[in-house]
Order: sequence, then structure tokens, then C-alpha cells
Amino acid sequence: MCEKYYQKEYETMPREEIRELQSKRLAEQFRHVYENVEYYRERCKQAGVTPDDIKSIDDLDKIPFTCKDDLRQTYPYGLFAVPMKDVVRLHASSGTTGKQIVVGYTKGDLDIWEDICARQLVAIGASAGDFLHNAYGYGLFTGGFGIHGGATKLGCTVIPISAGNTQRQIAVMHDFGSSVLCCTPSYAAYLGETLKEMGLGPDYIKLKAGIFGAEPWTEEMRKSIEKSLGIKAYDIYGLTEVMGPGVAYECSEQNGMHVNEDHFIVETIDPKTGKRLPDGEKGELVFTALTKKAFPLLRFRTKDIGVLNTVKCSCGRTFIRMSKPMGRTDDMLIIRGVNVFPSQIEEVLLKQGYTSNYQIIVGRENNNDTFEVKVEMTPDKFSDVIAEVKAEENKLSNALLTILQIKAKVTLVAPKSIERSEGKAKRVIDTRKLI
Ligand code: DLL
Repeated sequence: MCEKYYQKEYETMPREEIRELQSKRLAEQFRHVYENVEYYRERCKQAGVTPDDIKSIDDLDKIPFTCKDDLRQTYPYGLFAVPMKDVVRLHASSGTTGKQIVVGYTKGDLDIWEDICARQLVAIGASAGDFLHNAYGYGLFTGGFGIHGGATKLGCTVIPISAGNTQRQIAVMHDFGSSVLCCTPSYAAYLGETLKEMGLGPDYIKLKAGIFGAEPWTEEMRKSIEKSLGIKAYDIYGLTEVMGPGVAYECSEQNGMHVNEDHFIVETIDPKTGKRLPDGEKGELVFTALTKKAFPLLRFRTKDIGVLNTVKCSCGRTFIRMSKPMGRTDDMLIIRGVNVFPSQIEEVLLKQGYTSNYQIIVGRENNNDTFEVKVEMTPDKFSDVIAEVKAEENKLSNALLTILQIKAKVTLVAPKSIERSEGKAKRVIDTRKLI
């Protein structure tokens, strides 16, 4: 494939110049946040840091971290750094409890987001004239709208099909001539499998490439998706708090994701001590948004574990590369592309009068995540009438759906039947082996 760039001046900028640009932008951004976000200003005052102390990237260590708990405490708009009249879009993602986290964008922020998603598209060989089949979910999740914006800016013909209705997806791919597929890797695998089940092969559709992210996936999965859909499959990383898809993007080398360093600083830290690690050492990924104005997080601890690679990529891009996330420091699960915290499930169960004796069982069948929650009946809720048990299971499943946005199979089990642990309770059984 002939390698091209969307914004060559940034994507191939000499590293010294990237550092200078980051230093300048960091000083400006720190001042912007300090002056406009009271919560963060107080945090900085406690740490004894003022805008005069942040002059370059060498001062990064002085800046306090932000974490998911800060978003919870300031819900919904306490970390916004511009007046709400300048916020033109909101997105959201799961919080650790019932409340989700909310992020916002100015028009300028959306413009940057479109650019970084367009960079991803160009890096994998897409251009105006491509039919972009966008099967990421549209809505509060950032996947659908994020990719949509980048593809529109690039001039692709966007097919905003969103997720679900798999046979129809295949019919549309065939009839409309979809050439680039965007969705979660598990959904891509499922599409490949459905194609086969329909007695069709990859030549039935005209796809040439796919951009898959939002959840962990392995190199084996990449090979199998490439084979079943007859495409090249690329990885894309991002998170709601920092921007959405496009924070980091894979190029034709398929060997790590370039972090858009003109817009974000990435660091790895030791998750226990918070100390910064040298590039090349595995640690928690931390991002600082340099140019976003509405919701600019400084040193956001992602809880994703990864490794950074500064070796220049043969694609010509000079941006640092991050590995695929290799796990998390918290207990967040990603099921069918949706972030799920066990604490959210527990909160629902307790509200419904159950105890914290439950088990979350996640597996994979036919490339699709399975998700079951086993819940112990309490003695006062005990019933051996099948219809009553089924009705209660449905009620719980609906209550979980409202909070999690995905359907779980709920199975009520007899009191005291879930094994008690003498140490940490084993609440999650995840057999997917994605990392
Ligand atoms: O998943 C944004 C996104 C949309 C990325 C579409 C890529 C494509 P959240 O819902 O906030 O945002 O989830 C963010 O998902 O902290 C990682 O744990 C995980 N994640 C995202 N991309 C990847 C990836 C979107 N390529 C959380 N590989 C992150 C592994 C990923 N995990």
C-alpha cells in the first residue's frame, strides 16, 4: 500500500519539534484549565503548582493526576473549562457506579477530533471515494460519531448503519459497495462468521480494510477477521475522557498505534507509586489533552496497561507508538464493546433487595461475548415456582440493561449456592482470553 498522510506536517514532525510544540501547548492548556476549572485549581493549589510553574514538558511531573473518581465527584459539568453555551456536543461512558461520566466538545474540539480520525483513515489507505460502513454505535458512545466526523471530513461516503441487525449489514455492504468497515473487533468477527453461515465468502462484499477498536483483541483475532472478511484489519485506540476514537491509530505497518502527540501527551507510570516510567517499560497509560478546550483532562490515568515505543516507524510517522492495551489496573470489563464495572451491577442488585452474592460470567461463543449474571436468591425472595423465578430474572435483567446499556442473562440461584471465598470474592469469571 502506498503510505499517505492526512496532515504530514504534524504526523512526520521531527521529535525535537514535537517536544517544543507539546511544551508550548502544555503551558497554554495548564493555564486554561487552572483559570477555568475550580475543582482542578483547588487540586493544584494543594499541590503548590501555578501556571507560572508549567513552562515545558519537563514540568509535567508537577501536574496532579486526574482520575475517574474526579469525574464522578464533579458530575456532570464540574470539569468543563468553557461556558456551556460553547459546548456543542456531549458524549458519555460508564462510570464505576450508576452515574455515567459526561464529556463535552466545542466546535473547535470536534474539528480536531475529525482530523485525528481522518489521519487514521488515510493511514490505512482510505480516501474520498471510499464507502465507509460505520457499524460503531451512534449515540452517547463516542465510536459512531467520532469515526463519522473524520470520514465526512475526508470526503468518504459514510454509511451510518450503526451496530446490530447483522444480516442487513451484509446486504448493505454488498448492495452499497462498502469498502472500509468500522466496528468493534468482536462485531467484525461476528460479521465474518455470519457471512460464512449465509453460504457466502469475502468476495460477496467489496471490503478492503477495517478499523477496529474500543475493546481488547488479539493478533489471532486479527488474522481470523482478515481471512473471513478478506480485508486488512487495523487497530484504533481511544477513550471517552480523552476524546473518543483516534487518540492513537495504527498505520499500514500494523505494529503499534501512533499517539497523536500534537494533541495529546502520553506517559506510562507505575500504577502503584505514580512514578513515571521510561519509554519501553510496561505501565499505566496517562494522557494529557493539549488542545481540547471544553473538557481538557490533564494527566488522566486511564487504568489501561501498555508500553510506549519511540523507535521510528517505517511508515515515516514520528509519533510515538503504544502497544495494544495489555490489561487494566481496575476491574472494568468490556463486553460487546460496552464498558462494565462490577460495582454498577452490585449497585443494581442491592437496590433490588439482593445481597452482594453474585457472579459475573463472561465468555465468547461464535465470536460474540456472552454475559451472564448469577444472583443468589435471598431467603425472603426464594421461590420454586418457575414462572415467578423467570419473571424476577427478567425484571433484574431489565434493571441492569437500564444502567449498563447491554443485556445480561440473569440466572437466579438458590440461597448460599455461590461459593464463598476466604479471601477476595471471585465475582468475575472471564474465559475470553483476549490478552
Ligand atoms: O471505546 C472509544 C473508542 C471507540 C475507541 C471506537 C476505539 C474505537 P470508551 O467507551 O470510553 O471509549 O472505552 C475506553 O476501551 O480505556 C480501553 O480500556 C478500551 N479500548 C479502547 N480502544 C481499545 C483498543 C472507546 N484498540 C476503553 N484495544 C479504554 C483495547 C481498547 N482496548
